[in-house]
Amino acid sequence: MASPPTATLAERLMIYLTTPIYYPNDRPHIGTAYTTLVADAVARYWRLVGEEVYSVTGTDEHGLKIAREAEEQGMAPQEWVDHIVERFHETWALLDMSFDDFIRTTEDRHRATVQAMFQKWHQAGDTYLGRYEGWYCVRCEAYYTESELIDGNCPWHGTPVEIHAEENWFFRLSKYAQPLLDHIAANPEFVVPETRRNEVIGFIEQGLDDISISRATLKWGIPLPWDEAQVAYVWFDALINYVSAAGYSDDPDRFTRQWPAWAHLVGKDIIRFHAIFWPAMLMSAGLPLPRQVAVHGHLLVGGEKLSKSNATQILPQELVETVGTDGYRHHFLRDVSFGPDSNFSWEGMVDRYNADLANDLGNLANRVLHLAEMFRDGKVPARADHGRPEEQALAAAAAEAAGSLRHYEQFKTKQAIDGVWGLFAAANGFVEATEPWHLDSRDPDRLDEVLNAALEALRVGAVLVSPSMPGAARRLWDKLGLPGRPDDGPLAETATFGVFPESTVSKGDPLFPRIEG
Ligand code: ME8
Repeated sequence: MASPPTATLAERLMIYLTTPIYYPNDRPHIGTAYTTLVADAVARYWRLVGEEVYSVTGTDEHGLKIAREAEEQGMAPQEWVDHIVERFHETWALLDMSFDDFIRTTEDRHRATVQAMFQKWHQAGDTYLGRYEGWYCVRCEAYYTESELIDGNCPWHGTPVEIHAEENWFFRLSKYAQPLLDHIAANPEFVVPETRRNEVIGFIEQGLDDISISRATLKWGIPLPWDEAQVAYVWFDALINYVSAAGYSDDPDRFTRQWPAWAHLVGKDIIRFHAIFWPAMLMSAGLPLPRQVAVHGHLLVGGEKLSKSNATQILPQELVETVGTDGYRHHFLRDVSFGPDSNFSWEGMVDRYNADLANDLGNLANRVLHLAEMFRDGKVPARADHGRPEEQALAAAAAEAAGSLRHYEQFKTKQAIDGVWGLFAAANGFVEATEPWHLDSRDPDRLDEVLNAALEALRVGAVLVSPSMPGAARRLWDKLGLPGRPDDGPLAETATFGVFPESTVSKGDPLFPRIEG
């Protein structure tokens, strides 16, 4: 069987980027917020470049876990998820997330798509009735074989598993083992990073068993179109959100332009669902596969100031109170390398804020704006001398910093921001070297040129931090008295180091007040 093609970037019309849809069983924590944040920064990068973007997050609302939690709360499942989903909207707003869509699996557009996909597998002969008997972890909503359990417990949660036995519909996953291996071999970028790709290959090579895709004993789910007594297994419901949100059942024109996805961003815990089940489900339905499944590691907790031992216990709100939304975003995007596990520490976050934001960027902005106000009443002439070595070095640093944003295309947020910080280091060096505070009496024309170049570095800097710190970028833009917004783009024009235009700049409050203690 030939594996379907993966569209290349040049062929595609839209950058369609997804996060997992989260279980609305609690408020979002710093782990779920991490995936969402990386997706948001990358989506903002593509918009800045000038690409058409559709970025989606959402909630995974069916299944046994949610049904049981609702029961514990004494609520109907729908009432419970409606309540919790608000916490997600609040947190994403607090963190300045800019999604184009938020999909809930209880929506009609999703229900229709799930039923259509199940019907396709059924028609393709990929479903059959069988008896499932084995181990189930409700927290993962996943089946495990005896050998996968650790001391008889769930390998992820370490908690007891349940024995489940019932008559279910099965999906012929085994049939897709070879096509999946062929697809991964032909598309080395299908799963990144490489260590995760090898993990997926190893898993498939052990052999794939057919999998139960329906539940007879659960009511909280989407009924199968040909057997209404059974509801869809929650993972075979949830994964379909990616085509539902692309308009499969309610906007076929958009679906044609949007599918296949440019990338699904996921944590390492759900790799086999995304890199094995999902492509097999798409192959069976005759749909093309996403270009990429990009897998990141987990946030762990270190440091001493936190009493919590697990990242899932820390809420973004607690951190935003200290470092603000932009400080939060900057820390996770610059300090967490995409791929390996990473330790979160309170001290690391505050140190990062003071070093990068209060010092490097905040002081630079304060200083330059202060000088512009003091010597030129905030009105710096559009006067420049780009022939000078100091200005040339600054322009080169700006070009290099702008080029580093390309790392966002590989989710390498740290490298992208490291590059941007090269511009702030160069701009601080430029101010030190040119000593504008001595120039007004000695060489006023040179003062105009120096202030103009330093303001231009701040302008380009505001453009370049707009994917990672959209709020701070806008505040800096306003201080610079510029029209429009720093993220108006296209990047190729707005990040080009030129002559700072006539405008009235104002220092105002510090961009990033220092955090003491
Ligand atoms: O798995 N560090 O939902 P979920 C980093 N509903 N990321 C973390 C993390 C941590 N400590 N903990 C969680 C589900 N995440 C399913 C998904 S998709 C069709 C269905 C992030 O609420 C990471 O992205 O348990 C992980 O994959 C996801 O949250 C799991 O979220």
